[in-house]
Amino acid sequence: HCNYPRTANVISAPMTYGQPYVGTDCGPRWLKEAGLRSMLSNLGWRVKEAPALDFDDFSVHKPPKVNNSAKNSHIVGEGTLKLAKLVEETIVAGEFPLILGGDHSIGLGSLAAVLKARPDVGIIWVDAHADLNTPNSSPSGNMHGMPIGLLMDGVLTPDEMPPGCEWVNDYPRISPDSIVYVGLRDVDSEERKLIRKLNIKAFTMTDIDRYGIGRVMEMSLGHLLQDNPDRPLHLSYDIDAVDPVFAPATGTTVRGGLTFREAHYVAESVAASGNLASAEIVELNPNLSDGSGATETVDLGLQIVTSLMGKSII
Ligand code: Z70
Ligand code: MN
Ligand code: MN
Ligand code: MN
Repeated sequence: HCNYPRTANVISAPMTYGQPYVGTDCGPRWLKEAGLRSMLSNLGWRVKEAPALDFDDFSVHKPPKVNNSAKNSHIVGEGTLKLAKLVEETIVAGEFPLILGGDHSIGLGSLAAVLKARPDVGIIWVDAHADLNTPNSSPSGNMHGMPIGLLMDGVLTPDEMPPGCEWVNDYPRISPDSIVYVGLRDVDSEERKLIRKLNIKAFTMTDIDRYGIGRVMEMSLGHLLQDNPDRPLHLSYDIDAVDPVFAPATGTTVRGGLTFREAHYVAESVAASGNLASAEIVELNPNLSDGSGATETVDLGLQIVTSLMGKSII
């Protein structure tokens, strides 16, 4: 059964301003060159491709005065608003938004859009990191560590929204019980406090060790779908959730991540739920590894997308 649309709109979001490295903008191009379109066609999707978003084409280019607490917030804010509008249009058109990052600050735009277009959406955040920082709590000022922090209900007051991101105040918040983390292993102290205080469902690598990935995904999907089995789901997949042995080409590698099969299983189990309604894959940076590491990472990224778009082994 499939209760999701069968036209995929591939949205390229080559954002780099949420973190310090160039090369994150190459993710969408590499995934496409690795065969994304034919893979999707082979799985039975009709494929549309939106022109890549241009995050350097700004009507107003306002560099922040002294802003190390949310670096490049005008550019991230203006860029993610463009993404949010495109994702909303895609959903309204009845299409499946498949978003290719870009760094994870694009989550600000994609999440805002899915929350607006589908108020009952459940979110699965697959990541080594919680991305729950705020400008005040962030140890780095990098906005790829903040998309959930800026959108989580009860965390930020409207006047604390970083300059350029004020548009986010007109979008719905994430309710803490509407998101599940999978794969966490590098969480900052303020993020840890928030996860506990807000009682956010979080499956760390320790939980995966303890229960196995099968049980963890069962519990994750169970948590989101318990009250509404038809609830639409958004999957945000940061490639750094995967162990750097298999995905070395990303900005922030953290050892002890998902194995090759666990990385697939996460996507396969979400696809098998039949509830997946939008997805993004982020933080591939082919520059940050040697040639074979880059190819391996991009190939794995494409295989993960293949699984989540519905490939089953038999
Ligand atoms: C850290 C911060 C982060 C990705 C690193 C790291 C966040 N918590 N996210 N790499 N993808 O700076 O906020
Ligand atoms: Mn992330
Ligand atoms: Mn991460
Ligand atoms: Mn860290």
